[in-house]
Amino acid sequence: MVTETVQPSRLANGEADNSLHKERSHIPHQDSKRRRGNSGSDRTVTAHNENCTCPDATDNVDTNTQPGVVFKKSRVQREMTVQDMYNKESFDDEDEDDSDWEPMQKHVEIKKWFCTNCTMVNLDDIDIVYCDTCGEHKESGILRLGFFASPSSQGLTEVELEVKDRCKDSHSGIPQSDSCTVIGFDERMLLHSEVEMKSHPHPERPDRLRAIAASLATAGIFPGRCYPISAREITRAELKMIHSAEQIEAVELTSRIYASYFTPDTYANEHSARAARLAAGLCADLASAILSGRAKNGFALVRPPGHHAGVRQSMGFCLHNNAAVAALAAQAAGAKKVLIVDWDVHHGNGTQEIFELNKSVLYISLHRHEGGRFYPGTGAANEVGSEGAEGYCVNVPWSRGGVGDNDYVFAFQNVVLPIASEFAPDFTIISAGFDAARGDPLGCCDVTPAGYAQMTHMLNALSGGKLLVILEGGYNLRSISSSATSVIKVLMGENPGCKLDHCVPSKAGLQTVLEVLKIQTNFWRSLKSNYAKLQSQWEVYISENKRKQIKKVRRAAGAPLWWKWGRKRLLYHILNGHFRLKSKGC
Ligand code: X5A
Ligand code: ZN
Repeated sequence: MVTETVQPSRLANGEADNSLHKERSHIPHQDSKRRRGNSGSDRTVTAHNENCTCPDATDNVDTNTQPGVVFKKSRVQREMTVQDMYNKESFDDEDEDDSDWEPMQKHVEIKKWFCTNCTMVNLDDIDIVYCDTCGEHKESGILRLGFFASPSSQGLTEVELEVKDRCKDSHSGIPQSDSCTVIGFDERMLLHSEVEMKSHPHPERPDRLRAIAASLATAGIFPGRCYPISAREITRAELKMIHSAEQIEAVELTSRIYASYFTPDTYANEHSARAARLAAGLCADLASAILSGRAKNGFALVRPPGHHAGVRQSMGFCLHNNAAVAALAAQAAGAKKVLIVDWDVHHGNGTQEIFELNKSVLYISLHRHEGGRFYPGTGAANEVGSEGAEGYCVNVPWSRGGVGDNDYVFAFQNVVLPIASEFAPDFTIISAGFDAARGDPLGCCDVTPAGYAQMTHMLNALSGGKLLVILEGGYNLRSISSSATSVIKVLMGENPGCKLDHCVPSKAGLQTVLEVLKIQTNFWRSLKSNYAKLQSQWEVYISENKRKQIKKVRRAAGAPLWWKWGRKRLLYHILNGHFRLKSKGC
């Protein structure tokens, strides 16, 4: 365990994501100058050196329980217990006048720990064994057992052991068919990590892949029911089809530098360039394996992610654009038209830029946008592609966080599937970030594993099931593990649990979908009828709502509880056609 002055830490709201590097610029050291013999007011319980930047002070720190938790500390500090220091302090202070003691200015250094599951900071108190943010146990078993590990204990309970055995027994380890779901993974991608931890762990961390891999192993899916594919580094020639020579060289160069940054939040170490080439290589080979029929479909369990990496720049935790590489590999293997659906909570500005002028690759992204205030700020509904490729870029920009299964499935039913079916792709790629998942510290949305399963199922109907799912973002280990597992189960042919048939979007979600339809009807004829229908339903909803609002205003102040339910039910009725529309006599 290490000591550190506690700073209020977040990452749990909408703005958090944009402020990541501001946050990270906080120096993890308090001003440690002691004002001895002056006021005597500065009582620290740790013995600070004037200069606390000993460069090798990070070695020999116990990181067993929290990998990567390393702070610069003086050796003196490390060898003393808090009790020792306190005793020393009171001894030193013996001849001092304590009359002007100001307890509020005490620089108390408190031990803390970072949650394995969500990276949030917690006080190191014997009574605090659960993460204050996500409830995960301090000694989480998620890296060993995946999301099957109980969040509230360190080991496996009997029930969990039973689940594990049942999963393993139900299929005997070796994949049945030679054309099955293939997983792309290589442990060398775990070596890409931030060298020096800033105020708290970087969300894009090796444990993301560890947790998903552990979940798949515990469920007997991989190894077990899915094949691996051998990893290969992408070639320079393949990268040249996507990125500028300068971009490729900039990534290459990092392998000779101990620690480097493309942007304040996009780190590299000596292993990053190879990890990025392996990620891209795995995606390319999965794409051609699926296209040639050697694999039924695939899941690229890769990092670093790729969709923010554009022609000329690495950014947003991304080095090379994996989905773009895969799209070109699919075309090289014979696919004429490739669809990329990007459900990462962030807009894939890199992928959009790469294919902006390209009619053979249709890019559809659903993301938080908030008028450009959400990272990376691009992806408004009116960004549709250019120079003859108008309509081959489709953006569904949510106006707020909190969107969930119903909003996504509603957008799939009314925008994604109609356009995708009209496009009729030969190959489909999902840029599958799981940062719109419930519990994600950056995304703050509400998509559940069932929602991801449903979306995968819907896309599976396109391009004869030739589907490649590529991991992008997603930062809550439990959320990304359960989401990825349910996506892979659908790839393996399982039915996606509950049907979200007539789903009712949030008001904001419906508004976004209407905005997108208004723009994209100019390019996709299959949207026309649906747009007209939704628009009239929306008008009925609005006018009904206005009438009720007037009634509501007349009523006494506090609206009763049933009011909220009533409104939701009205929208439900309208969207399911239970409502008599004025225009048609249905
Ligand atoms: C891949 C991904 C997020 C970047 C956020 C930067 N990137 N603040 O999710
Ligand atoms: Zn993301």
